[in-house]
Amino acid sequence: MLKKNLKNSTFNLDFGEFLNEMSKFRKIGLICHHNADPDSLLSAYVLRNILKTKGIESKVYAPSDISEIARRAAIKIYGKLDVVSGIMDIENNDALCLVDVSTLDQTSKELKEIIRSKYEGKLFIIDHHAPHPEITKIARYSLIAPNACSTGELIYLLAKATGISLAKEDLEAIAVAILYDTRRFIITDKEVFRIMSEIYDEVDYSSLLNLFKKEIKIDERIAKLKAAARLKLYKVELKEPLLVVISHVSSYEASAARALVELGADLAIVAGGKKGLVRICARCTKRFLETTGLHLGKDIMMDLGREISGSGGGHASAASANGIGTPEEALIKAINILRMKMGGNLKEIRCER
Ligand SMILES: [Mn+2]
Repeated sequence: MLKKNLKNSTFNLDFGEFLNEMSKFRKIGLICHHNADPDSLLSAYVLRNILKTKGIESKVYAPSDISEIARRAAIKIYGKLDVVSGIMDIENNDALCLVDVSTLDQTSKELKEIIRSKYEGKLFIIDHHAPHPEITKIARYSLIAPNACSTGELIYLLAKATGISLAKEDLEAIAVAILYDTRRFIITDKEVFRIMSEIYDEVDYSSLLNLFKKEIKIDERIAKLKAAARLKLYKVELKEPLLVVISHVSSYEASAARALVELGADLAIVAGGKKGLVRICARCTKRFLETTGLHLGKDIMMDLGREISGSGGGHASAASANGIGTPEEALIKAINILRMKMGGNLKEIRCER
């Protein structure tokens, strides 16, 4: 159990003093960072509700845009997007609070000037990034915990330490902020799990997780399925046997190549294009890289680019080439390059249709 004093032991922050200082103002504008993510936007939503219990009027501002996922999350949890896009009438606020923002450059050029000229000593910060001296210098009070995994946690602890109970929506907003910033618990710590276990029974966890599933457009799904239906499969006997597949689509080559690797290929090369222009994308597994010692960009796609009178390159496990010709011709050339470079026999495995 967390100690029930106002000074939080984990982050050594004085939440009570933060709220006391804020209570000296009547209207406070809550500022998200540019392309606001769920941690910034939803933390600001919850902070708005916390301030409301203290009789403080506040609005959430997204000075330069909101990310797609933050938008979806806010609508799913709260039923509407209750945010000022831009900074209209921002100067009506008696004070401002930066939420998940570590430098003024993350707001907007215009707002940066307004903050500097009008809000010195009336600026609050709640954040988990290393603070920039430019803002801490002009801030009235800041709650900054660079070792916290998300701003959402700090908002939760603020409510808890000051005895404010949060509604279900607010707890769900905290959960999504944490899920987003920890990349679904990849970058995490004990405090994150402690908070999640405290709120777990109050939130609809599996439906919140669904927010992170990316909707794939139907055209892209068709391209992936066609790539699978058209693939040619080869096996290479090296110190570990490898599976190589080639295929073609008219668009979404990269996504199709990734899908084929997910299906089980060690290397997938997918060609696409029209009107005599061809584009080839390749993706491979770590096993392919370790077994062959090849670099897809430097060893395969650069050569292929030259062969198709264009250019190619990329990373070790994700690369592409553009040039002239048909997908079929380009794939034959790709297989020839592979035969030369992989040392080992590329044997086709016939697929019955
Ligand atoms: Mn964050």
